Amino acid sequence: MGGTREEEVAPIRILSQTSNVRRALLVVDVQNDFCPGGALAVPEGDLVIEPLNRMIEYFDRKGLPVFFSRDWHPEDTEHFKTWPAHCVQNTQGAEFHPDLLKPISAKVITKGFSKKDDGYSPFEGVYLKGDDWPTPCQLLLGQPQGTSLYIGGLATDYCVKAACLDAVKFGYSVYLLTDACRAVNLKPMDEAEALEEMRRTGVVFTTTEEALKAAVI
Ligand code: VGL
Repeated sequence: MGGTREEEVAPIRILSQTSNVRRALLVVDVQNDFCPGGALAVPEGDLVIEPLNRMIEYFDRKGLPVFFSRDWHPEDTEHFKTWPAHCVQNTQGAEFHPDLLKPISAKVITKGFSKKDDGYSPFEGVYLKGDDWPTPCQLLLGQPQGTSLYIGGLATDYCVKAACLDAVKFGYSVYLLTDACRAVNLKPMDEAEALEEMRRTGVVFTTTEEALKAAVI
């Protein structure tokens, strides 16, 4: 009897595996220093948290991979010639915002941690696990072909843009969560120009609401 059940179930399993697009979520730099009150505050930076939490909760519940990137700079990095000091290693400003959901399964990608490293793109980052040799984040993120990578966070015109452009370059299908990112806008057109560059490169714009609605089907 058991054998018969196996035979009946097997084709369904194969079908769902082949038709399933892999999905992953990348939350970029939702750290205290990029939120209001922080050293390099992005206007309305904290407003990305609520929509991102909905995505994080969904991905975690479904057992889908969630990645958090973080800026993690040494005090004397050359990056601070361009920007005010921010996200210094082991400081409160470098912590993820306290309201951000942090599932245990989420993997943290650390970037910008050497003196010469700007670390805009999470794809230049590494996965630090105990004393293990750091894993390049590309390996951590897995096979790009056939994977839809949803991206949101801070800031649209720097790290989010760098993440999206690199993700397209590596072959992911990239979905920018437009309601879940905010720009620094040093110049007023920076956000619009960043969005245009992403769109031209092949990034698809969506919202958390759209993404979650589509995901249910
Ligand atoms: C960022 C400016 C400087 C970012 C990082 O996370 O977008 N922006 N460093």
